[in-house]
Amino acid sequence: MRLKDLENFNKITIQCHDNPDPDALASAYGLYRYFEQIGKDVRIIYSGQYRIKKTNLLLMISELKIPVSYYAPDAGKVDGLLITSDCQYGQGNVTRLEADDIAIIDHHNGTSELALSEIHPELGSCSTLVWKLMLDEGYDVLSDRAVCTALYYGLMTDTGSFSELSHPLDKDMRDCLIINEAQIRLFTNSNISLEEMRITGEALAGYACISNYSCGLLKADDCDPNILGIISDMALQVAEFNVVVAYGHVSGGYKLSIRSCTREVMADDFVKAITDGVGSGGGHDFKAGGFISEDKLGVKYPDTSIKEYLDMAIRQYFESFSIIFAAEYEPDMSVFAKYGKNQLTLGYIDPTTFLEKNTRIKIRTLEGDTDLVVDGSFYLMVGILGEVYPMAISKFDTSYQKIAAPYDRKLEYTPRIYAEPDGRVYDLYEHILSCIPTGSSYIMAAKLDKNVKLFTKWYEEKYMKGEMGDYIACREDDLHDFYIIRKDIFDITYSPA
Ligand SMILES: [Mn+2]
Repeated sequence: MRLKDLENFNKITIQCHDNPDPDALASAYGLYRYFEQIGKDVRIIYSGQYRIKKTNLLLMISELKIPVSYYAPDAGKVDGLLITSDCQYGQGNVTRLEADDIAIIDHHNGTSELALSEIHPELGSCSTLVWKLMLDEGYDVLSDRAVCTALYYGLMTDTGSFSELSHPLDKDMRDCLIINEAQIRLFTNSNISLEEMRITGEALAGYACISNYSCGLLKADDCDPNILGIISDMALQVAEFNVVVAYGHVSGGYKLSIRSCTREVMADDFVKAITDGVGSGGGHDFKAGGFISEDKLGVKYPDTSIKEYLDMAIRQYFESFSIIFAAEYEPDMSVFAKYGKNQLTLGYIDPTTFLEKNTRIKIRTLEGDTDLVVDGSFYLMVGILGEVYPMAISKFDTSYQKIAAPYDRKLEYTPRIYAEPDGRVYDLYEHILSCIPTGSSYIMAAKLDKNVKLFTKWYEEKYMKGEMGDYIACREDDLHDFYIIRKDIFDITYSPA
């Protein structure tokens, strides 16, 4: 669905979830401004039992002039189109109001039968989604300072001050909005209420420790998700904890905030594993966030409390992998077989064709951000699934051949380069050229029969994750240069030699 599809309606009501948070208000406000500027009769409401009383929200509303009003649950039918923003019509966290037509714009898990719905759980905030929808219609978001500031604050509070960001679009929005920093400072410093201070204290005092794994588990009373981030940040500073999970009940399930300070556990990985099948999660190496659905938990693990479930899932996670240090690894090579690369067209980019030498760049892809300095020594390879990685030109020259065919693979997210110092953004798609493997280099590979975390000989700070069925491989001419190749990529890319 596009915003254009909603332009047939003249009366539009945007509804935040009950007990609105900054993301609900910000996303509603973005939509409000969009529809207001094209002459619609538009308003923002919220319903439920309680009126807004948190200081940061009241400041946000008054400083940014967000025209939100309270709508009593029994106030009757809504005329025209009702859009639920940062929530889904019919779900438990939003009062169900009768309306002529209904649309949903949200980033929580769930699916809707409604034709007018746009739901993106991969995004860190609904603000990001609204920002993207406005850009798609050509709306000049950057000229609207109050909306920029609102959207930024919405994303910030939904992602533990940006620490639990994982999608590149969230990072794009954070990096490009022009905001009023004084206002953000003002909201941030009115963030915790006395009640939330009490919740934080009780969560810390009631800690549990998952023995053998230095993992702290902290349960908070119902609270704003960003309080969980404060709790997990504090608990990670305890010497006995290397990994921390803070969790609390929200509408429909439990929010999790994850912290790790050990290289053997990447928070992003960890949260994906412990929410697998019952929710979702994502983030970075050291910080991540997640959600566990009450319904899914009840179906898969009936009669199991959230605490029992987490205790079990965390132990399972720690017992599910072994660790390999490639530099010292001496595997039984008889289980390895020789493979050559298929003649698939890949992409490559020579960054020196559009960037000065010594430019510092950040490459943004679905897999994350990578910092590099353009020095003429490497190309950027674009793999078959759109993954981007640097490759030394010397290695490229021995393994690949440039071809004239245009690059035409469709990519889910077009990788971008952010160049310093001027912050210019380059969409990489137009710079991608084509190449094919020369077929003269071979690898030795074996299928993994268990999950591993592999520290390569090049980079011992961070592991490559391999799951059962993926491949562990090394170059034929260097039996210590081990790395992991994902099963789906391996199957398309390699054939037995
Ligand atoms: Mn949200």
